[in-house]
Amino acid sequence: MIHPQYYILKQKQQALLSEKNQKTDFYNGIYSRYKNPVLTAAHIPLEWIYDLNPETNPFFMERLGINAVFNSGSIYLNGEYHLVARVEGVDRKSFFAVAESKSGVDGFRFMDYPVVLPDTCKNETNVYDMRLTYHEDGWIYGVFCSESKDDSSNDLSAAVAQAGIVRTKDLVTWDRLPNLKTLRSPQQRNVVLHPEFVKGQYAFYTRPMDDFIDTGSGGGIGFGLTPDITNAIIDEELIISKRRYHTITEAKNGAGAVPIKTDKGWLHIAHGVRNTAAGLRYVLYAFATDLKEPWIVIAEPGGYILAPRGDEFVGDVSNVVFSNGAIINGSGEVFIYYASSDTRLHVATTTIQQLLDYVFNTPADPFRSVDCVAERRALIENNLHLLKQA
Ligand code: M1P
Repeated sequence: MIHPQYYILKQKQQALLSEKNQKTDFYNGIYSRYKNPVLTAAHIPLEWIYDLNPETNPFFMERLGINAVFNSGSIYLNGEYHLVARVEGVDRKSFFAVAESKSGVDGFRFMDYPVVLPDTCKNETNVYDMRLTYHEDGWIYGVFCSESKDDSSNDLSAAVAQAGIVRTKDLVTWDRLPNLKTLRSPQQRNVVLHPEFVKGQYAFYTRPMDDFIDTGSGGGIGFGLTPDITNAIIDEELIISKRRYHTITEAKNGAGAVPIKTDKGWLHIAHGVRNTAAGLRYVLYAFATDLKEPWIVIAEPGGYILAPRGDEFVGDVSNVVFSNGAIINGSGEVFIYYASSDTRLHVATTTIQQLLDYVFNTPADPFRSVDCVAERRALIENNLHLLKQA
């Protein structure tokens, strides 16, 4: 016998899962935003939360509650949009779960079970933020943050972040490889595997850090090569997208989605963090790197491409947008999956052409107010001239 409350909640959840998503009236010419998040805690199957047996759960209480569903890796596979979401229990531990949709903007449903990662790191306490790379070697790799307690410190919250690596062919069975070793950086988070070999080696975007939260001397998004993914060791990390004073990346930055290959270069969507009186503010920014030498930035617009708006401002960690996945479908449409305030997952849709226009034709950051005013005055002057002629 199944508790009757299950059927009531199930019906409510079916209505949520079947709801069609709609574009909002937000406009910036770069991408569209959507009314509903694509994944939330309310999308988690009830069987993952409740004991359905009325004898052992007479009040139909949550037994294993879910706190949030957010930062998702993404991949287009067999004609469907797949997300590997960060699911966080009420106990603060995260795990990965795969959700699939035919449209990419609504109808995401989780597979029956969450992902089982081989338990090869006995000190690992938490895992999160998987980036999915369809590599030219034929494997789908998942690179994620593997977090362990820092036993060398007296501070109870001190932790060590490393890049864990798994690979799969079907998003169901996952092999675990040894964690990435970066010889010159004690900690790593936001590590992304490049989809192609570079100089015959596996190429990673890294984020060198001295500490778990503060990047310290880590100057930005790094790039490093390793010949062997089954024992990935990176010696030199070249900083390719630097943190800069009084910009959106002043406090830290990190690679986000796996770079998108275009005729004009690799498109990157990353996050930048600055400090404010109200705490850290996370926004997304974009840049392009050279096709053959993906460690060379060839265009980087000033400022952010996407920042929190409306309800997105509030959550477990407010004033945050974060992306670790984007999908390009067969029609050149781009689906940028981004989480808001470490609580829920949204999508923004655009096209390769729009992103290229944005990245190559948006002015770079002039770094000084006086130059920003000059830049804006030139735009206004041109426009007033055009308007007079119209
Ligand atoms: O809380 C905001 C984000 O913080 C971390 O990102 P970063 O390492 O750049 O500070 C990550 O833990 C991420 O999961 C989280 O969304």
